[in-house]
Amino acid sequence: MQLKISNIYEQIIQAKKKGQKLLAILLDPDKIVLENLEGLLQKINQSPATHIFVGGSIVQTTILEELMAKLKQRTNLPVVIFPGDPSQISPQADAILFLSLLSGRNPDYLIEFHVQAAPILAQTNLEVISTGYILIESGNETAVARVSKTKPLNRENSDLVLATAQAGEMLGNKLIYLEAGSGAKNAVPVEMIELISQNIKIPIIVGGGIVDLQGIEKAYNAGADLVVIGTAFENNNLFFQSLKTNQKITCAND
Ligand code: 1GP
Repeated sequence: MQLKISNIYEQIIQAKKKGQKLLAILLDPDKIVLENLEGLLQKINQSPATHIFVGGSIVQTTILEELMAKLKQRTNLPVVIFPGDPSQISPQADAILFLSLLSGRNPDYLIEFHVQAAPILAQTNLEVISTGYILIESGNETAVARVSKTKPLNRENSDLVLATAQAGEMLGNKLIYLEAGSGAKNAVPVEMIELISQNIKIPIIVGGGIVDLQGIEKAYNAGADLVVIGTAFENNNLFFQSLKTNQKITCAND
């Protein structure tokens, strides 16, 4: 199934209703070498990914717009900004996850950046998808915690994570993103994904520290609607090809 780009959130809802699982490749613009982009795009197009997420806790590169243009020209996948701050907004993308870092108590990530971003977004056609972003402790300090100066939630305290996700849903967020952090030592516990998915209605994104097919399938089986893969693909562009063909990932474009 090829996702139509016109209403990305509606597509996520439809996929959830049908039990089709989604997969996003996360590209950190700072780690992209434009000269190598052609090969990378081929790998993305051959992968089972249904979405491309673009962003990072801090992005310093000046190639963001060029990267976005290439992604739009050379792939058919929806390009979704996954921003660390308002400087990462690009009008060329299809949508933006409008993230509220609900696990933290830093007002910049709860409202200040949103106030800065709103007038910029109002000038674009980007689909704005409000997303409750919950950082879960994962065994090592991650860039999100360092840059946002917030503490992740204790991975043993599922009740607090659930209350945070429920509050996020009640606040009107359209998605909940359970994040262990890029390059996390330990991914979000499956029991936690199960608990949250059984107690909220909106779709759940899970990412951070998922490095193999087993991790992807475990997250899906626990109730994740969309899994994000960043580091594993960054480290090995053959990541998706290297997954055993007899254990094909079952997701929306299969
Ligand atoms: C990070 O959830 C994403 O924000 C992906 O994490 O880089 O560990 O795959 P990884």
